[in-house]
Amino acid sequence: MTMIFENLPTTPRSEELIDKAFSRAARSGRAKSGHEAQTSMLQTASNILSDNMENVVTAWPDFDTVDPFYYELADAIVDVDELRQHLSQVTWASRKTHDLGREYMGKLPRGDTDGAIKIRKQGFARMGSVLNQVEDDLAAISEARDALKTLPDIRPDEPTVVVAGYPNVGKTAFVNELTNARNETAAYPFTTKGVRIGHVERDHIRYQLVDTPGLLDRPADERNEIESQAVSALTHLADVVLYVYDASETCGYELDDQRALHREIADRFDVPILTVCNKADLSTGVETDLTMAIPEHADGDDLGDGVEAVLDELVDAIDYELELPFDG
Ligand SMILES: Nc1nc2c(ncn2[C@@H]2O[C@H](COP(=O)(O)OP(=O)(O)OP(=O)(O)O)[C@@H](O)[C@H]2O)c(=O)[nH]1
Ligand SMILES: [Mg+2]
Repeated sequence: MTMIFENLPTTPRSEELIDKAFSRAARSGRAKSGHEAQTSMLQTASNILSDNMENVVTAWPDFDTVDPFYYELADAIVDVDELRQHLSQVTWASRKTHDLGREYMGKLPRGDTDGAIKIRKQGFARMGSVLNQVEDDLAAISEARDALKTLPDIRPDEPTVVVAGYPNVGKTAFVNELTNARNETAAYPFTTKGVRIGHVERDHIRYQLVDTPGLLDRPADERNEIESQAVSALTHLADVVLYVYDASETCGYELDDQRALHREIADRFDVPILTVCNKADLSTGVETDLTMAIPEHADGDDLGDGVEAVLDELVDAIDYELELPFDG
């Protein structure tokens, strides 16, 4: 499964569609004459308009069956109810241009070329006015498409660790260490910092590590609405949360504050939370499930349980939670 909004095609503007439809229609009429030429023009124009608008709509996933993670993300950015209304307007316009084509073809007089041209022009004018009516809808769909395409390629169907904690505690260092530096950083519309997604494989199962800078490190009442929704989306996604402490407080946050954020995340997420004290080379003075130090900072024996051991615990917690087959 790929990110569901990844392959949305560009959405044409009303004017582009009209230009395309009428110029193709002119071309198709050129080789013919009289009644036949005008019929061909009406048919070509209405088919192009109707088909292109239908394609705009069918490119979108059915929001009733979209994974809740993506639904919430999409809704935070574009307001899904409004988007659906725009899409249904375009569906209407697609049918209407189709019907207008048939209606005006039926009205074309025989043996009266000037009369036929006049009727065909009336048909074109009606189609043009339908396209004007959905100009704003097409523009809004186009904007939504551009915004949603920037969503990170997070896969709701993969077992997922959400890495949380105050800034500078070493969340990114942990994700990088495990996923070698080829991590995919994607623009994330909710923070200025971007989200980092790493993948690790254990026993042929791919696990997803989501680093969440600037999203989970502030109290809920300081988040704006969009960020809150993004956090809520993350709660759908996480199978386990890794909460990272920095007992050395070199991150710049006191342990009491770190504990308070831990409690808040525990309240918010309905999944197991594993705690780790990072920077074990500097201090381990906090009660956590595990301790670790990122190898580049640790000389010799100060590694605590180590990064790999933390991953093992996370994988066990997820496997237990999701009832994945244990090895051995
Ligand atoms: N001494 C020591 N320093 C560490 C360790 N892990 C990370 N650091 C350092 O701590 C600083 C912050 O690490 P990051 O991984 O960027 O922290 P972060 O939690 O991702 O921070 P934000 O992205 O701002 O939320 C960096 O300078 C790291 O080199 C560790 O185990 N020991
Ligand atoms: Mg970071």
